[in-house]
Amino acid sequence: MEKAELIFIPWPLMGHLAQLVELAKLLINRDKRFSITVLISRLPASLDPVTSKLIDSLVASSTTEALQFFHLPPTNPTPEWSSLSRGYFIQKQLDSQKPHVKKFIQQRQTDASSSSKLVGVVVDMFSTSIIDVADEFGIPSYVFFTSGAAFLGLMLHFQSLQDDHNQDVSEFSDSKSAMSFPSFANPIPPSVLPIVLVDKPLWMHRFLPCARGYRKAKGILINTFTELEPYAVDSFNLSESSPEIYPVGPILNRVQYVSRDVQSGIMEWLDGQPPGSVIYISFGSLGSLQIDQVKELANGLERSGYRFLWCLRRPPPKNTIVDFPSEYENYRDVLPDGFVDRTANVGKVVGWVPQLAVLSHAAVGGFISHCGWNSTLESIWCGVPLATWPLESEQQLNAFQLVVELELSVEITLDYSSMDKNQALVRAEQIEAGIRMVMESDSDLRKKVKEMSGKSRTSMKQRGSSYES
Ligand code: BUP
Repeated sequence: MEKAELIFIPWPLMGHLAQLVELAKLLINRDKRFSITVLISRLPASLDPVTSKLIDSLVASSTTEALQFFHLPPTNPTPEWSSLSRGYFIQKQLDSQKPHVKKFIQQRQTDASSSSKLVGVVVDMFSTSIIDVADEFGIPSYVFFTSGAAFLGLMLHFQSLQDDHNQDVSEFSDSKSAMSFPSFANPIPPSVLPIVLVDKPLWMHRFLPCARGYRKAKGILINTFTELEPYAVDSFNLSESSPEIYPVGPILNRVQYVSRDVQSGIMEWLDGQPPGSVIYISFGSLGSLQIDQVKELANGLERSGYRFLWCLRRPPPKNTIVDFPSEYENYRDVLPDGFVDRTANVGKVVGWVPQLAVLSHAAVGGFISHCGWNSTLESIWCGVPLATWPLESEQQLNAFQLVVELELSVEITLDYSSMDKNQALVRAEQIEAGIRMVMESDSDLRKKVKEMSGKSRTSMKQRGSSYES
């Protein structure tokens, strides 16, 4: 049997890499003819220890011939890289590794002893610069889009305005009123338009080139399911100029890389809590709050009286360019005086957690979240309603979608990312109100989320919408 080989090119961050590897596993399990090699462009562990551990764990746990990992040779950043922010840094690194990707493809194509034929390249939504390399060899590329269909629609719409109509899309940020876009049923207020679309340099140099890549690809696999975003999915089907799209999700991060001790400490604590009683709080792999905001959140939690599991992480030092949050040595240093002791019987403050296991635990009844797309999908999968608190990139758009379009979440804030963090705080009263709303035990919201959870699971089963895609 001749094998059909695919090359996968992830974006080397937590919210992208694990999901792309899960997609690879799904494909090789579905059709024995597939073999997949994941080419890894890795950031130094000193910059991003969490993703580094994830990669080690992925490589160690892969025992099948059909799924292989290949580490692209590390690059030596030149001094000019030291002024680059996270996204630009990774982009530079990946671009500098293009010759190695080319060599890898060349070797695969000329290896007469191989029983497999290279049939395609699958690139992450940000690794689209590799499409040009695949094109040189006449190999088709597919994109794996790790956010929602509605955001993809917006990116493609903005790309078309820019390239086909020569419109400066950064003007949208000056708009005073809400605006309509094809992939959203409701008009979008300017404050929730993602900065990645309306900040001119960011759009022109990083996100517009990605969107152009989507047009070059043979198809786009989206980590969503049709039942979650019917309006957005239809908007592609209705447009003649739309690329081929395949909603294939939810594809979740299932790799375990938290130490056994940490895992059991958290899970045993959850085992001791009544069903649906705990609010889980996390701002994602890249998110963190400044100290004043941490105190306000602590006060909101105490005022609500609810049990909580709080994933609290330290912001990167100011003026760090390639910025990742880290673990606190002592939470008491940042929490209000006496908070840890007063809440000892009802709450637990932790660092990195096994999130999917936490959200799957019966004790967890709600989730204060930054609305990263992965966390969004994981909470829907587990039937846990969200209270929205977006921080960056497209998160405020996801929050808007969850609250207004889908009515699957309550709002703590929708546009924190556009607030001035030095002056504006989300106040304890607002946080308390959000917690109360999301934790209400037999609300319509809870029923709706449970229903969507069922649909998400059905979509991945045989004859389900994502299974078929
Ligand atoms: Br924090 C945290 N444990 O403690 P995002 C995250 N995760 O397992 P987004 C943990 O990291 P981007 C923790 O389950 C998810 O699969 C979480 O989470 C896991 O993704 C993954 O940050 C990434 O919610 O990614 O925001 O979609 O920030 O890259 O856009």
